[in-house]
Amino acid sequence: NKKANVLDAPAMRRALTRIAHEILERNKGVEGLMLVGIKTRGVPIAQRLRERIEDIEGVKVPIGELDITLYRDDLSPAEEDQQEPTLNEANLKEQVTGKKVILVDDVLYTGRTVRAAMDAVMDQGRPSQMQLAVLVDRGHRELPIRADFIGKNIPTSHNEIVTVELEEIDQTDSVSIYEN
Ligand code: 3GP
Ligand code: 5GP
Ligand code: MG
Repeated sequence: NKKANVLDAPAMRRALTRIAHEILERNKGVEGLMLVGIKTRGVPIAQRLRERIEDIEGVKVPIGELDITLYRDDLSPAEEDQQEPTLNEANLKEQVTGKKVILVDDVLYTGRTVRAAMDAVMDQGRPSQMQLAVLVDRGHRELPIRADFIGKNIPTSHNEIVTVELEEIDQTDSVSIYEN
């Protein structure tokens, strides 16, 4: 059941516009940038950042996507704790070597998905840097990972769920908190 609306469509639009400016400021422009969205909802977020960056700088930065899914070894117990996110599919047409790769996801939680995404990118080559942009940081990291660009920090408890809806997938733009 729903507890609170955190972002509506205009607030989400402003947050992503701000992140686009922060990415350009931090990297002194678009030179060498590449956006990589983590499926599912990291992908349209990366596409929106790319459009914002094009609006600001007039340049289309290369974009790619990774499908990271929870993988359970069938020999191990079916506990969620035993599951580790792993690469399911990579669609990185552009060479990553020498690029400043910006990983993009909707929600950052334990950090395990991002860790798997970093591995997947490094398997393809040697980026000069990796950075992380997320729409929501809900806390509870289990690894030494932090985001460089954050739409909204949402302190949550473990039994809360942050629901991210995007126009491209869900026909609406919103972020809200649910209690399990
Ligand atoms: P996404 O693929 O669009 O990112 O993790 C699979 C999907 O389940 C995610 O969609 C995410 O939005 C949704 N989800 C909602 N709550 C949780 C949660 O607490 N953990 C994980 N791993 N996914 C969640
Ligand atoms: P992590 O690997 O950091 O624990 O979780 C990150 C991934 O799990 C993200 O891709 C995100 O989609 C999903 N996730 C984790 N917690 C939540 C949550 O509360 N809400 C949503 N929407 N996704 C979550
Ligand atoms: Mg996600």
